Amino acid sequence: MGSVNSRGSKAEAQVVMMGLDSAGKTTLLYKMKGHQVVETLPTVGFNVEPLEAPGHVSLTLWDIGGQTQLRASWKDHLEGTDALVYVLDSTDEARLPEAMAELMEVLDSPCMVGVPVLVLANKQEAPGALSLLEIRDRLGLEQLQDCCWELRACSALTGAGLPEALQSLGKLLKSHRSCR
Ligand code: G3D
Repeated sequence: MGSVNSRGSKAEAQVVMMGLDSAGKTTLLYKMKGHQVVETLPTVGFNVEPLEAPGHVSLTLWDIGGQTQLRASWKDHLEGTDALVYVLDSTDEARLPEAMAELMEVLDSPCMVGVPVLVLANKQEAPGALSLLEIRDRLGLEQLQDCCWELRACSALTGAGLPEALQSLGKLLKSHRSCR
């Protein structure tokens, strides 16, 4: 994967999206692309799509399969990544500790030094979804203090929060670029 390049006023970035299986990554990817109805199958390997984020940032978004047997290969996708989008299922309280442990594993990679992270608390419209505050408390995200991160709520199903998430991503990428 490449890194952020400036071509005139246009920036290009490689963004990797990860999270446990069923967090909603594939649904998010295609909703962000503007698809109305999304039917997904478990991702074997990855899906990849170009996207535009606010601030003239062109993204190549990699949606990496999150099933247990695929997680060992997550680190193979990190080289040259400019940002990580980490997707959580806000209705899956039982697996939040596992989700956080996997995130910490990813952040341990030397490729992730200084790479900004956008954590998306997905499925917010679902009954019983944990609020952003509850998720923040349970995750102990202050462990991420060494890297630049943001936590945002969204629903890939309704699209709520996705413009704001893309905005945050654009902002994180810009701050990352200015640090390079
Ligand atoms: P993944 O790519 O992270 O493995 P998917 O996850 O995108 O395949 O989604 C897994 C399931 O979660 C799908 O349901 C999908 O419709 C659902 N989902 C994704 N995002 C949301 C959301 O924001 N809200 C709700 N309520 N559901 C969501 P199925 O039933 O096909 O398994």
